[in-house]
Amino acid sequence: MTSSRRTRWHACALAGLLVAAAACGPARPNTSMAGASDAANRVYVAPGAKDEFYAFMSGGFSGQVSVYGLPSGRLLKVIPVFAQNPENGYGYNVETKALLNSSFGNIPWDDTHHPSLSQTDGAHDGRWLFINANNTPRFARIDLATFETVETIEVPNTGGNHGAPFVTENSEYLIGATRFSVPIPQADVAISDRASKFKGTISFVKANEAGKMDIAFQLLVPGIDYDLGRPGKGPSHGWAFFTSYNTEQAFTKLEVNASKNDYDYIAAVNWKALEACAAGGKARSWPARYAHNVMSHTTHQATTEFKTAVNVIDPKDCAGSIYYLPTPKSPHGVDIDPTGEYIVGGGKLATVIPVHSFSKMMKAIEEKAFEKDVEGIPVLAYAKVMAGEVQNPGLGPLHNEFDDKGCAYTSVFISSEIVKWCFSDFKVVDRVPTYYSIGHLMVPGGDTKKPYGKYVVAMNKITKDRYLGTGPELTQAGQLYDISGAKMKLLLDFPLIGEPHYAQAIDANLLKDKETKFFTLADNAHPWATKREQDAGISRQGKTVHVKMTAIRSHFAPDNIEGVQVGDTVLFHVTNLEQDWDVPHGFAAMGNWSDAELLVMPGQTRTLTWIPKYPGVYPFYCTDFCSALHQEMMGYVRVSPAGRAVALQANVPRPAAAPPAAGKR
Ligand SMILES: [Cu+2]
Repeated sequence: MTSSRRTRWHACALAGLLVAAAACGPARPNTSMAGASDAANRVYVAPGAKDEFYAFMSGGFSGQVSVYGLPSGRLLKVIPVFAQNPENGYGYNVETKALLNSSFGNIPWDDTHHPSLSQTDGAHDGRWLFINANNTPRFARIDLATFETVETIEVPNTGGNHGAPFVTENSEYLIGATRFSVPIPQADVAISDRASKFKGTISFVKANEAGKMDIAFQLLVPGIDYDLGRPGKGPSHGWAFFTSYNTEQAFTKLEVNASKNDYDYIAAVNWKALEACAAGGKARSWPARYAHNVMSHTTHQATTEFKTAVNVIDPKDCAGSIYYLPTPKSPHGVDIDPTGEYIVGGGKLATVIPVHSFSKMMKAIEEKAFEKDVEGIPVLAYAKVMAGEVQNPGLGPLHNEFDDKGCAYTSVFISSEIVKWCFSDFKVVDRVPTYYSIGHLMVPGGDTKKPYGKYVVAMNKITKDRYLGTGPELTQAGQLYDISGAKMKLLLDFPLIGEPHYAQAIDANLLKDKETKFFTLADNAHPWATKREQDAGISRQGKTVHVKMTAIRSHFAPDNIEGVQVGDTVLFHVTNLEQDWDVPHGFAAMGNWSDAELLVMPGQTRTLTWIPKYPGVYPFYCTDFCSALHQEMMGYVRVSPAGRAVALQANVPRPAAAPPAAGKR
């Protein structure tokens, strides 16, 4: 560390630990400081060549997931998850809308934070990506064959779903904890009664079968706030670990009032014990209302089932299911190393990185080395579970990921850097600045038993002076570092769709040959699918007009529609007849105030709801450039005043009459 850098640290510390700003990063970007001399070569992916990794970045308050290639940093796709997406009609069209259903109604937005790839035996298996909705607690499953959201489930008895979802070693469960304690079950109580009336939960959601997410059980926990978590692996498989903060149980001005205690806790939860307790009848069924939404790849429609009860386990009824490990000081992240032995806290306000030992924890439990208890939950003695403390980690250590050589990479927010240290002696061996104020970081496979150990990506909160200005809001950004050698080397800055909160990356070899290239038309079981042009048509049910429409290069059938009246609702059910990769068709109709466009994949059916306001003749057209005659792919719908006698008709092409059989002339 240079002396000027050290001086700046002290200035930041004096300015207040809690106030982080770009001013606390390096004064000016210095690309030579950490950059590799061959950086351009290392990240250059030649035209036509492919990236090594798919990186799935959370969209934060965009509600989505974005997919980037690494090492190039090229944006490949945005996957809509918890927010409507006009680009492809997700959450607007009839078929996908149900994926946003909840007990509060249809919610058009949420905040996605922690992508989590499915695992088998502690390593990525390329089946699914999961992500949380932070605001109205939900989990989503994204199918990695289609890169589409296929399932969502609401998590009841939870207030803020930040500490989620994290996948257990064989994708048995997604685990999640309540960030904000709340009355459980919800009730009208005074906020000042927080300490006595609020509780938390830790949820275990079955994840290992597509379409069958379900809340297996929830553990009722004391009403402090819980943050990030990780399941154990290897020897610690069967356990889950969550940080906690606000053991003060403050309910106003938390920035001061929740930062008083020297120690908060990492909660160690034995989910195998909880499974046994649930099987032994120790769970109680509590009334709860939550939605489970599933997309079918045959009907191409999402459906909702509302559930009415959830299994809740009180730790008093399940001895040995939870312990607290004292951890300094408002820890943010907790991460488990690839061996499963080390439980690494993110001290946030601490002067060290605390590392607990799983084997010592088990011994302390056996010896009942308890300091005290919190509402009956034993608090283990800090000295008995501590494996080591990493000294001089920088200001504000948050999160850790791991390489394949026994070392950890810690993101440090206030001093804006990545710190590398190793388990052999818990000593810092390298540090590089990030521009600026890193939150999460990600090593491909860095939370698994088998990290790739080649790159680390910093997800930064502030990009002042790194990019061309774009008004009051600047781009969000990532930085890619080479970690293959002893020293980290900065390779690339790349802008990201905000907020890139956390990311996970998977080896492209696990996905590239399993893509769904199109949906088989013959398998399309959508009730309004049209598989041949001559089966297209129009029908009226009261004030609702159904148009069965096909799209194929380069026309719609029908393309002239009459007999619609003001006061009608028109449902355009558009089936894309193409059976070829990368030939979607779009559909949009003028004056469409209640819906977005449709983007219909080959073999798929999607429905746009169109409610005409005024008489006239309105064009519709294909929005996705599909062929040389894409401009010609359009049609008209005539709208008449209510009550005018215009026959309902659509110009559906009929097949040419078959030639008469011989002998019948
Ligand atoms: Cu088209």
